[in-house]
Amino acid sequence: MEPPREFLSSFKPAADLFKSHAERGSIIRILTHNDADGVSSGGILSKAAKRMGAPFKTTVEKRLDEPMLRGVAEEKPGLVVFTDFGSGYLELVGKALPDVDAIILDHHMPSGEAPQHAVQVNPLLHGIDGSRDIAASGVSYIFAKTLDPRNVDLAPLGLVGALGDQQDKGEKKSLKGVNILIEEEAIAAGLLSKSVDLIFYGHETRPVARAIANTTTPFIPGLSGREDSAVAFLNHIGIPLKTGDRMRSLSDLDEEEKRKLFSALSSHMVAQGCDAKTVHNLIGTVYTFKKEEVTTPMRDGREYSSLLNACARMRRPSLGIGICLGDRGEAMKDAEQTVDEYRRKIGGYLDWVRTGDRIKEMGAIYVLSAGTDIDENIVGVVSSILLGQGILKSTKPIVSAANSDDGTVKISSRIAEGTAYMGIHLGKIMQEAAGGVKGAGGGHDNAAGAFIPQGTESEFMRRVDELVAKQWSAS
Ligand SMILES: [Mn+2]
Repeated sequence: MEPPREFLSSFKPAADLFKSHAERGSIIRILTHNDADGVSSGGILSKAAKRMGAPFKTTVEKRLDEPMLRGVAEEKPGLVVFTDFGSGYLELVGKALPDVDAIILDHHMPSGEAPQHAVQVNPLLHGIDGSRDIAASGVSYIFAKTLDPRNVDLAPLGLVGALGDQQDKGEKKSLKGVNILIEEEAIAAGLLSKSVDLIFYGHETRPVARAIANTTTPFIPGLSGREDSAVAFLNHIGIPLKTGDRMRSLSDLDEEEKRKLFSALSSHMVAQGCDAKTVHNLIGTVYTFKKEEVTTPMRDGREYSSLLNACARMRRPSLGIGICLGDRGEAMKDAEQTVDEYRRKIGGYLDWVRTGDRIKEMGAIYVLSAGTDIDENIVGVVSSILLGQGILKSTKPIVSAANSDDGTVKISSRIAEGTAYMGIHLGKIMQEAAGGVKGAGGGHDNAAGAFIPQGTESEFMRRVDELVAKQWSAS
């Protein structure tokens, strides 16, 4: 693709600032967000700092707020680097860290001006779509490459965050925009190959039933997270699990078997209430990281991203950062177990939503009030899955709420692709509605969040409903 020159040259001042601190030996404090994109971004920056011999400390945070920044200020860092958040909280950063140099590498909607000591890199400042064309991991990767060309080996991680943020909105579920540039570098360096196939994790390495059960995007009711059910399903449709003694993987299936599997899965999903369109999410572009061991979750870009996501959501983010830095062995076993627990948890939440008829419909939005029944770290993921299944028969956004352990309510909002183009910007809506109840919010047009004080939830939802209706009628 044609390189976006203006955007690429915007990395230079940030890289220069980073280098000057690294040379001085000042402590580089890396702060990132608790999802797959945040963890891969944190991993990329940690690796880049390590390579320069710079002392650094990386933490994964669920939110950027004043108490968190106060804690960071007390550490007296030389340089603070924010990634996958920061642009929405420029004023706060300037206030809490008035004399500290800062770099902000983000792809969320910027709000206000960057403070005096801060350098901000954000694709949205250059007319590039931060929701679909590059994620924080991509921004962090280009930053790392600007520091040192050897960081090209981090290109796969630069794509992991984009997959985690569901930027595979191109044809056949491929990445697009600036992500293509990163993809091309990864391919040229012999780190990546692409193919179009059934999208289940580990399609060349895992037994078919396990590949189906391990996959959570798309989430297949009754099969995701349930290997025994997947085995029964394959037996029922007559696809042999083994050749001789060897378990068969998806790549061992011939075209006829793949067709049979696809059509059986389609009927199954539709019977479970999924929209016929979501069935097409079963086929797409598979990203294979060629330098990773074939039997590991890091071999497949989507599986890698869901592993990092699980580590972050299950409050084991340093495990994920370690994996990005090259930890394998025990760490990998630990991470895989975390993924198992995470998958079971999601399955339980989805059952809770479905059996309890928990989703309420307002004029312009769906509302899921989970209280303490869904972990605040996972409520957004659950919303995405509910949308992705097409069980909600409308184009309305879904807005979910779960109690946070700090006494606030965590809000997360999602809108189906296709509807996002109809003039709805959830990030702006979250910012405005949260501001109206003394909370804070922001994000992308198609996925955004907020924290609001307890007791303001119904007032907040009323405001969101009104704002969505207003944007809708204006478009
Ligand atoms: Mn992100």
